[in-house]
Amino acid sequence: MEHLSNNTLASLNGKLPLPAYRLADNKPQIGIVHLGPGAFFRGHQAFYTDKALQHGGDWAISAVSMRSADVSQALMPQDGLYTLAVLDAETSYQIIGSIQEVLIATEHYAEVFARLTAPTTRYVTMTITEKGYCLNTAGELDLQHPHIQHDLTLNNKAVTAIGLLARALAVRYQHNIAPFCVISCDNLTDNGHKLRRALISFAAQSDPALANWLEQQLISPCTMVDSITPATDDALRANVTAAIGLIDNWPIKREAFVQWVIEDILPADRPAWQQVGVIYAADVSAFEKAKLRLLNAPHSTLAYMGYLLGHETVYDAMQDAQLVQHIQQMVELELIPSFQAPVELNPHHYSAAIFARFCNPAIRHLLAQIAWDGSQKMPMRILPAIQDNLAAGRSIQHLASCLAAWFLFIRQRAREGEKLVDPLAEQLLAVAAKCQGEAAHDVALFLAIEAVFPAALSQDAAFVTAVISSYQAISTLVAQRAANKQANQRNNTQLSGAL
Ligand code: CS2
Repeated sequence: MEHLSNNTLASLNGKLPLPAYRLADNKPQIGIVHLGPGAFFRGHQAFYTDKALQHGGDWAISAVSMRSADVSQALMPQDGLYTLAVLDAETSYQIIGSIQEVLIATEHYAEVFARLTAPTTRYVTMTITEKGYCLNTAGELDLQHPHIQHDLTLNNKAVTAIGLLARALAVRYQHNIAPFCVISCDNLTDNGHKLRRALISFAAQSDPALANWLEQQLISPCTMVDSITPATDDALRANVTAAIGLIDNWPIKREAFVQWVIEDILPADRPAWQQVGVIYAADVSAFEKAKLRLLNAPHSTLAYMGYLLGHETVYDAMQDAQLVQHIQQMVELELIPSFQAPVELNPHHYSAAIFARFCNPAIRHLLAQIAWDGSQKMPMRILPAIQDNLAAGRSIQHLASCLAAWFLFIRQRAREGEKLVDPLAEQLLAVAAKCQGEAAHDVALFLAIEAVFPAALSQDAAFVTAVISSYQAISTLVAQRAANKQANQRNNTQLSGAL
């Protein structure tokens, strides 16, 4: 069977939606560089840009992996083409053609740098996950971060997104080329402003004039991005091959819901994103808080508590009535009261729609995947709501349960000998190794991790007490569920023996 590629694309005509611009003679040129071509990017920004390209413009994407070769090896033989499967009541398939090439920064450094310094590159978007920004707990660039230290010495290839972009901007500045517009598409509070400050801070270490130029010229909008995009699996590959009659090395699947809100400060010269559903807003922060607090916070709570209770996917966890009641109370009592929703958004309806999305039986979203990078996600999706509620004298008990469950999750992964996916994994596992199962002792060890918990929080008595009581309550619940499961298994064995 043939592979999906430029050569076989036309054979799909009439079978499913195709990127017609990839069949035309005058194909769009590259105008966007994207850092971090993971599944979310390919289901979200690349999808929107694919639709925008139907309206014309030189907005093809050069995707860049900072280190991993996997996506490049999968998509380059396919000329960047791949299948997007939208899993709803019915599954629909479409071919996405916005990615023109996939480069690897470590192997193709000169090509990547040429793309970043070309005047035709007007946008750099990124999904590099929270850890990719190398920020400290104050949300500023961590100048002591070993990789930032590496990139500040100029006689080498930059290994961070911040270092790479700052160096490319320096070349553009020296050659009087306007800076590209940078767009963070990560679940970071205040993402665009933090990205901009990080780039200016990096530049200021070596060239104050460059930093000043960026201060004047660099556009970096805040954004809110949303679509549930589980990792690709072999079942998807088989379904796609059956649906399109070609082999696709790396198709992507996601739910039908997709949303992109961008701060309305982009240059007029932009892809036709608005024509295909992207929302421009004067202030993104309320949308960002609504999404981080009403989707991502319950997501992380389901991930850690659901995993401890023996569930595998979000859908499975949403069948657990006690767990669902817990996150519903978390949302109603502690999250919705913690922020001012956008005027056009009813937080109760928004949350109900999110819970319905979590119950999509077609989406197999692994709790263990959502559990990745807890040290980076808790400060974005749990701690700010806790800090707001403490300041306002509101409850934090349910929010504290997410942290306690995260601690217990780390201990369980250590006991299982399972990999802990987290940039602070070594430090977290070292703490887990010192835990004794006594709540006050164990919680104190985890809260002492300054890279995650600011002192103002870890020394707040109400906060510490709430996490300790949650740690105890979850430990008891997990033990009870395990005992009930064993009792049921014994009863079933006796029953089957009696029959
Ligand atoms: C999830 C997010 O993995 C996670 O942390 O909570 O990737 C979530 O699926 C997206 O933010 C949904 O838009």
